[in-house]
Amino acid sequence: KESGALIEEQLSAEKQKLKPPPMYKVLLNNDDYTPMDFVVDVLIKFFRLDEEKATQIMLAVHYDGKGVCGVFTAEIAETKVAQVTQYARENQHPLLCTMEEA
Ligand code: TYC
Repeated sequence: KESGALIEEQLSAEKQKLKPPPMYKVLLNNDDYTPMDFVVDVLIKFFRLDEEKATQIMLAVHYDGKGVCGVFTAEIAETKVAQVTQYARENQHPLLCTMEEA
């Protein structure tokens, strides 16, 4: 490979190392069926929130339609969405958990 191309490659690899990774918000969406207590449990279990913070977020979602549970790198955000969705379905609740770039 030409030396100019190697330098370009090295520079862009260095830039990647310095750049913070893209971050993703994990959101809960309101619905009419999932019990409030179940949503609070989800927030405690999967987002390591205390009961007070979990209740605040649950109520914000209930009144505003959506709310942020946390902000994570892509892989961690995807895992949270999958875990919450699986746990909700296992318990026959329609709870919708999504992610979007922060
Ligand atoms: N709206 C639901 C109820 O009144 C509670 C709820 C809150 C559901 C947050 C989903 O993401 C949610 N039981």
